[in-house]
Amino acid sequence: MKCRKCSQKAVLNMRQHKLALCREHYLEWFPQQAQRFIEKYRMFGPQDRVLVAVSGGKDSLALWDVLSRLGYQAEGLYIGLGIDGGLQYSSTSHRMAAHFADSRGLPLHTVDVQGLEGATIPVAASLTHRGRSKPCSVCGLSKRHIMNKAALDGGFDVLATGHNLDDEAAVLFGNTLNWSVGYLARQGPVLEAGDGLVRKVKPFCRLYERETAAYTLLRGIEYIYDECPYATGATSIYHKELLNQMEAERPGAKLSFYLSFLRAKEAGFFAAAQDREAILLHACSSCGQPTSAPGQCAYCRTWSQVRERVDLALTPSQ
Ligand code: Q46
Ligand code: ZN
Ligand code: ZN
Repeated sequence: MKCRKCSQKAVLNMRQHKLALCREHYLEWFPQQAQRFIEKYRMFGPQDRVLVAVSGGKDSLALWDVLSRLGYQAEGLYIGLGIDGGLQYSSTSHRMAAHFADSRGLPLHTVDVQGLEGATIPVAASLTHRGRSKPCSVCGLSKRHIMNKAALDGGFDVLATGHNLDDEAAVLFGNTLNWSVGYLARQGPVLEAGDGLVRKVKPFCRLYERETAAYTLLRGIEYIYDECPYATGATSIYHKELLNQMEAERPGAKLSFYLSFLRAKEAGFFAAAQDREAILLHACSSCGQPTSAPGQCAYCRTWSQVRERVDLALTPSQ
């Protein structure tokens, strides 16, 4: 297979785009695509300060690399979840994020959940009804809260995450199977800012996981290969496998699924749900971040419960 642009040997054949490229042209093409989507969905401009949520994995580091190469003011945010055990997932992913930042002289902000709230994510999950079997619910709500707060406190204009097309299509598939209209109304390349909420963007939302993986590899970016140990058996992975089967038979199926959804959204399919969501939101009585729950937000409620239980466990019995 030859490169479409120079006839050298191609390193990647993208059947969905009917495009094969050599190393040099692929490393040119990939950031151009990201730039195209940043402009198309009006994500941010060169004057904006962008906070990139980095997990130490390939997508978020590739995103940080691309934004820096494109000349954006991009700083990183790493959240230490305290998920260690045999794989040393958190320590390894932190090392990867820190190494990336140091080697390029880029600023990395780090928030350690245990330092902030007094317990790691697995411990917090084991102490609440939210995480008896898996800590993902506590983890997800904590990451969302911390990312939003870090972006607002740091005066950033936008928070960028490395979600790729495979992630977005899998979430869309799950939400469609359940007709979760509220989630569908919020899904998209950009989630606009609101009272107490920073603007969120996904510059890789139209790039396949295979494409970000190839970019990371060709750029020589070191990243953590292992998934979080709690990701095993997740429904989203099952949905990704189903979509991969469709993609194998019909190249471009994932992209067309996602783009058709965006067109439907633009045509107003979810407008009523979007309005309903906005009406339900009010400021949390403790932290001020928007929530639809009465009184405190889920983050504040969960962590105050965790703190109480940690204190109880530390109090010597009479
Ligand atoms: S939610 Fe669950 Fe992830 Fe948190 S505990 Fe691991 S798998 S990291 S995206
Ligand atoms: Zn070429
Ligand atoms: Zn709160």
